[in-house]
Amino acid sequence: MNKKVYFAGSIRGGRQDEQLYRRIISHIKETDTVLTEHVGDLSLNSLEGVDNRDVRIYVQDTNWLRECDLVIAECTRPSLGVGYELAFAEKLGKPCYVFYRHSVSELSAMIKGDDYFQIHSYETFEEICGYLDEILK
Ligand code: 6K6
Repeated sequence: MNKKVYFAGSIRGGRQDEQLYRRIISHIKETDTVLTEHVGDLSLNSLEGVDNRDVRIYVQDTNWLRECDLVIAECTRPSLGVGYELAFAEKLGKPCYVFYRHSVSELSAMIKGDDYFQIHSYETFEEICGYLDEILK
């Protein structure tokens, strides 16, 4: 089924995993719609130089969170924005799937300790794709 996926990943928290985000987004797009493709590609930023840029980002992203069917968050790189999005999505009752690479970082207790979130530790791209296929089938 074509689901609307809100993919969350670090932007100002650090772009070390940009390539990984891009690959995950491409994989999801084989079967479903990703509302937040820019997370994997900063060049898609259409708000560069616009007044009130951060307000517009906030309004757009919270509207997409209301619109989405589910949230997939890659949380290996700690990000205030991703943590906020997860809490916002939980309030809306959206299914939230959290992924992180335990070999790189430990997940915040505020995410790991909240049993609302469906959390998966993984290591390889193939492994996360297996989880995503199961979630999106
Ligand atoms: C960057 C790339 C393309 O456009 C931009 C402009 N900035 C943002 N645009 C859209 N969403 C953003 C932007 N900055 C943060 N976010 C949202 O917060 C994304 O949905 C990410 O999941 C999350 C990242 O938060 P930080 O705190 O790491 O920036």
